[in-house]
Amino acid sequence: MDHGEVLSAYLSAFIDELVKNGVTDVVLSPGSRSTPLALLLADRPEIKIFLDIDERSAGFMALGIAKAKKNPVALLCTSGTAAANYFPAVVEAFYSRVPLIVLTADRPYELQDVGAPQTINQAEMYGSHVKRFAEIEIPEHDFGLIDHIRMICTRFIAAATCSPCGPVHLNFPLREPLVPDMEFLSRGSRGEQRSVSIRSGRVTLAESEIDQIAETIQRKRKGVIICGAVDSEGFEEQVIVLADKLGFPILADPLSQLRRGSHPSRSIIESYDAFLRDGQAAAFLKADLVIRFGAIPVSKALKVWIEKQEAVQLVVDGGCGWRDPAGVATGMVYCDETWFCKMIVSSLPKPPDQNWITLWYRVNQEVKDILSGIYDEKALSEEKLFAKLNQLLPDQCSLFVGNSMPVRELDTFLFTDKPDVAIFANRGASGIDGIVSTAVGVSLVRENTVLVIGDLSFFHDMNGLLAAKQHHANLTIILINNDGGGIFSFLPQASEKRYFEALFGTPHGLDFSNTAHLYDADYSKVGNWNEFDHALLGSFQKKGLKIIEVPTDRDENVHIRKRLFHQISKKISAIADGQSS
Ligand SMILES: Cc1ncc(C[n+]2csc(CCOP(=O)(O)OP(=O)(O)O)c2C)c(N)n1
Repeated sequence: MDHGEVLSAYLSAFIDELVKNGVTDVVLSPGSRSTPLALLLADRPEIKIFLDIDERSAGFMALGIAKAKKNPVALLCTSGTAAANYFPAVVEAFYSRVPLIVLTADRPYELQDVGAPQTINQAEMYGSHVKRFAEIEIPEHDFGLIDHIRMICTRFIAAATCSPCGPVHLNFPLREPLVPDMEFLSRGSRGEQRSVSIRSGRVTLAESEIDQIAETIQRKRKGVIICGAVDSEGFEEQVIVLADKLGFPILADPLSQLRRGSHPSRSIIESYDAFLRDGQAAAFLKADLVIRFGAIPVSKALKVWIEKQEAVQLVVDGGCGWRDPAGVATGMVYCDETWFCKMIVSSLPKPPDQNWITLWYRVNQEVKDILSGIYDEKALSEEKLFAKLNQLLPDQCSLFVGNSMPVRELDTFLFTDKPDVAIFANRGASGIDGIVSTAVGVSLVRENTVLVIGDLSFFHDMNGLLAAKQHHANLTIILINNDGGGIFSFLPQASEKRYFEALFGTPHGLDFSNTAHLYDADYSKVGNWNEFDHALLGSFQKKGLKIIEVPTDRDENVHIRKRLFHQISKKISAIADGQSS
């Protein structure tokens, strides 16, 4: 047996296991050292290859596909800095619990640290941001370890997909010749075929423990349920059943997916970010129990409110993490979130006291009415743009929002409604990098994907547009151009007028029509709301990449939000007076 045959058999066995374990998508970047894996992957009809020249973009595109498909996606690149360019996406996948199978090619050990080109230390290069790392040793002369490589592949996919999901890294030091022996493989002489199947299930608790928790919950009258993004099938329906049974409000982060679709419940509260920042509201809505599910919500006002509650605070997490940045949890409950809701519901005889939920509902409705006043504004603004998305997004579409202000505007203005809109964002590490590429990944899986993104975040990941073009992504990008980082105008450094623009505002003056032209995107820059409506609705009728640029003003955004929050404060005062009289 020659080296080419052995290498081909080993790598092909590895790919067999990828396929057996349901990996159907691989994002691949060009390079030489990864040649055998690239050719063998391309030769599998079960696997769809997405090419992305830029590894940084490739990592994020894989993340987007994995998020949208809820399935692990593999990445493959060559050695050296190519592998280092995956780092931001690996970090995001780790913190947002998305399964990525990162395959990096490498030079063999005799070429390490001796000045060989494109050779860096790739061992454990993503550190603690992957769930597992392995160096894949490939024997040169026999098939003795072929079962082992199958087992490693299965084991790594299991690690990536067992809760909490996350990325894993397999590094393949490969010796030349790098072109696999396809003819040898076609003869079917591939060594042993043993493989291991994996089954995993939901984490549950003993009945006695559920009874104890149910008892604690039952003693409380003023409970609040808080939901971020939760990765547990059927959770949305079950948490609503729980809330209705308890008479507790659900403060639903946009990424909880609870605000959209057929969840007709008045327990869902969306405007908490706008009213919990008000001291009076925070006081009369003081809770004696907080049950938290999922990732940390976007809202800073909610974070501050959580910190101030002298309440029993339970964090339910099927991924057994420690999601408590404020350090106020009184109990971590490690079990599947959907199962938890079902079990608690079945152990609770208590009929709900409607006063508490009615108060939350009333405040929420009144605040929503004030926020809806934004529809009357004539000028283009980020706030009205998000309010209008409530009206314009079609059923079954996907909305990806950039970090910085877009995700915050969404939090303020995404109201509960029937049309089902799946909401996506990169909130694991909340970087402004890779957002275009992640949205491209989502758009390759889901129809009618809309990305709303700030100009700096857009600039940061313009390379992602090539992947959109090459893979014929149907993606509408709403590019909010306030010529710089709008978020900084809301932070204390905004008062440092002397340095503010140079260090934080960072205007760039780019003309993005040139970018659109470079990537053959359909482009329009809107001057009023009629043009915006027309461009957005029209974009759903067109195939390909569409960029709608909306010019806005950073200072004006600050004024609008201040004005709205002032009106909300006045309304809260009136409600508070009614409460105390
Ligand atoms: C990779 C990365 N670099 C820097 C930051 C810090 N940062 C947060 S928001 C922001 C400005 C983003 O501007 P833009 O995308 O235009 O959105 P806007 O603030 O105008 O809503 C920056 C630089 C970050 N979160 N991630």
